[in-house]
Amino acid sequence: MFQKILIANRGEIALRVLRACKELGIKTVVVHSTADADAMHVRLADESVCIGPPPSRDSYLNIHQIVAACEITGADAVHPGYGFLSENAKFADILAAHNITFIGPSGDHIRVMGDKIEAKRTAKRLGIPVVPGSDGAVTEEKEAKRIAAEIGYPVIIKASAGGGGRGMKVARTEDDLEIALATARSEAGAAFGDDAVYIEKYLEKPRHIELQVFGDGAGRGVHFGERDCSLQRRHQKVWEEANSPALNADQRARIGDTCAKAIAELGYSGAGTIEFLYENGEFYFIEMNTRLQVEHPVTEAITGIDLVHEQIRVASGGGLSVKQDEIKFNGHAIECRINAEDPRTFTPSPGTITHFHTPGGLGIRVDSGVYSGYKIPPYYDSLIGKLIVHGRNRVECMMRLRRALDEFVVDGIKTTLPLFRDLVGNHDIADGEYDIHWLEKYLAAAD
Ligand code: MV4
Repeated sequence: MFQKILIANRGEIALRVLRACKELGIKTVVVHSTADADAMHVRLADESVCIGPPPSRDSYLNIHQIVAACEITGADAVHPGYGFLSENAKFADILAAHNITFIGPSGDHIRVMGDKIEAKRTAKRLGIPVVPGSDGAVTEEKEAKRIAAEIGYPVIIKASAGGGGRGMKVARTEDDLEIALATARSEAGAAFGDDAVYIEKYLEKPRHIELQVFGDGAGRGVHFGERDCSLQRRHQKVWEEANSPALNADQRARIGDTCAKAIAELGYSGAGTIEFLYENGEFYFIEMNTRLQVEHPVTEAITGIDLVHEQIRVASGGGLSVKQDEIKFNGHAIECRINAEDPRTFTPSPGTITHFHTPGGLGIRVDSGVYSGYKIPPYYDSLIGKLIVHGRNRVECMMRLRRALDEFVVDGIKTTLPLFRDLVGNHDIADGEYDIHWLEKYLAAAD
């Protein structure tokens, strides 16, 4: 087991990882920018190293500073959290070259999944159902038209170096295709320095359902069920739940089995998320994320398993603590992302939190790095906390969520809490009847 882990992140996830390290008796080092000197995780860590000024590229993305901090403090592993360097293959490779363990998959697995064409090809080879479309990159208009005619309109053109919704163009007819292809390619070239694009059938009203998977790096793979993350705005998830209201136990077991087998065959190590679009009872792979995700606590709530403990165990060579048949799904969980933003326009609202009071009681978890008197710096994303509620079933979970939202107090800044107080009383949400476009339509109608 590791003696000392360096946490290369900030905010609620830095604290989340720090808590797991403490429970496992592992010493902690945090690196932080000058803007985060007063952060909770900096206070709670055994050691801290200031690695640079506020802009991320000069601090949280500065690989050499982070490696230097490992060497100075004698950290034997790095947990990257999410965002920042968590899916940077070069970072994983550099740490390996310094005999420091990257708590995550190999650089090669990160690289494959970072290239969306390669990821899709890999998924298909492993028996995961994918969205119908081109087999690889498309450059010629003639070829694009042939593929689109074959799969049928509408189609979507995506950047291979994109992901998370960046660099996509929809073509509804053959007349749209020429412009869509040209603009997708030039935008991808400008944004990512790679103009490779691919074509897929455009699904009109899917849900976003993702499978939490884990590999032990020694050929075993398991799944921890799915999360429904359809409630998004501009590709930012707002509300996530486990299980998906759209699936039954049989569908869950089937897609889970497919994903677990794929992860085993891939020889994958650590936590991963396989993202699907789900429409008319069918799953369509779109991407795989090779990191722990913001919404992992809903999976922890329904399985009772600490996923950061599992990441650390696997990275240290100790393997997973559970076999597939020991992973039981219990009740329902919902996560609300509390952002320092206007609840309608989502304009960031940094500043001083004058009063911070969190809800409690059975089935309530709040993951946050802030406190009363804390000043939110303006340099980073606006997530200040997550409210995770668990109940024996979805109805109990929703009742408990409504109560927890009533107790939550964040004064001094704007937050997304009022949005959640609206959503929890909405009929479509109560019925679990929503797709990936529901939230944007709801917000547009409220204008
Ligand atoms: C799609 C799609 C429809 N059809 N692909 C957006 C994020 C990126 N991960 C993939 N995305 C989409 N891919 C096909 N073939 C619709 C989206 C999409 C979306 C997906 C998940 C959650 C929210 C979304 C919002 C708009 C579009």
